Amino acid sequence: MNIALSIAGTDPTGGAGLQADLRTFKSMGVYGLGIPSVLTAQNTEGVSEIFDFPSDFFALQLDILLKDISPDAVKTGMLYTADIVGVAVDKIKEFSLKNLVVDPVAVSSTGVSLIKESALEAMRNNLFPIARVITPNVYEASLFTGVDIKNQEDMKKAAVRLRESGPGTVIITGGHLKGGALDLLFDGKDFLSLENERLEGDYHGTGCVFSSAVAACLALGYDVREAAVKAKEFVWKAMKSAVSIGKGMKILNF
Ligand code: PXL
Repeated sequence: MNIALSIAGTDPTGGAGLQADLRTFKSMGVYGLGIPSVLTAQNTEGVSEIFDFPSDFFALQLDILLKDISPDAVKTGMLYTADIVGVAVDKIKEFSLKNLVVDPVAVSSTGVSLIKESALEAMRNNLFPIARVITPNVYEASLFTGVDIKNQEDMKKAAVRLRESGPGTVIITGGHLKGGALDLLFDGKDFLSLENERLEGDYHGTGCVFSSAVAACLALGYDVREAAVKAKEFVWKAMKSAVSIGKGMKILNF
């Protein structure tokens, strides 16, 4: 059985975060392991509170699990503090985890900050270099590079800068840009543009589901380009059939 691990913040709605990651793994035919990095109180209208429990316990969860099981791929989502990033980096190295997909979660769909300022540097300097793929959205790509992204040329500039921080491949998801829903992949050699028809509306968890789908594909043995294409298709279909289960944003349906 192919196994993927998500290390991410919780989202009780199941639309984003750890719960959405596990649904994605299951839906793609991959067995899901899950470690919460931080807890949130939220509903479809937004994030109310974030609770970061002691990082010792976060480390313990990783130790106990990884002494027993070796995942074929790992995805990180919301890590929130520099401490949490540090533990994740140490354990990923200690257990030689492969096929690491880093979704550098910085802000919720409703605009709440999901990362502390001090964690940004830890993520860029220590986590990006050990990632096979990083999947920032346009906002996160701007935050990490300082490039003000308005079009595809800006995306390319940001992708080159992000790649300099060490990941194998950068995929900037451009769903939040005007125009078509364009994602840009850069592997250090070539750019690949992935475009789909834009779907209007507010969707919760697109970034989480995309990065988990990439990780699931890597766990299944696809290469990064194939994984990106399959993941984009998966998210687009799930957005197309998204549902309102609460008073706020739609969640992806898959
Ligand atoms: O969609 C980004 C995201 C990631 N992780 C958690 C979240 C959210 C958005 O709300 O709650 C835990």
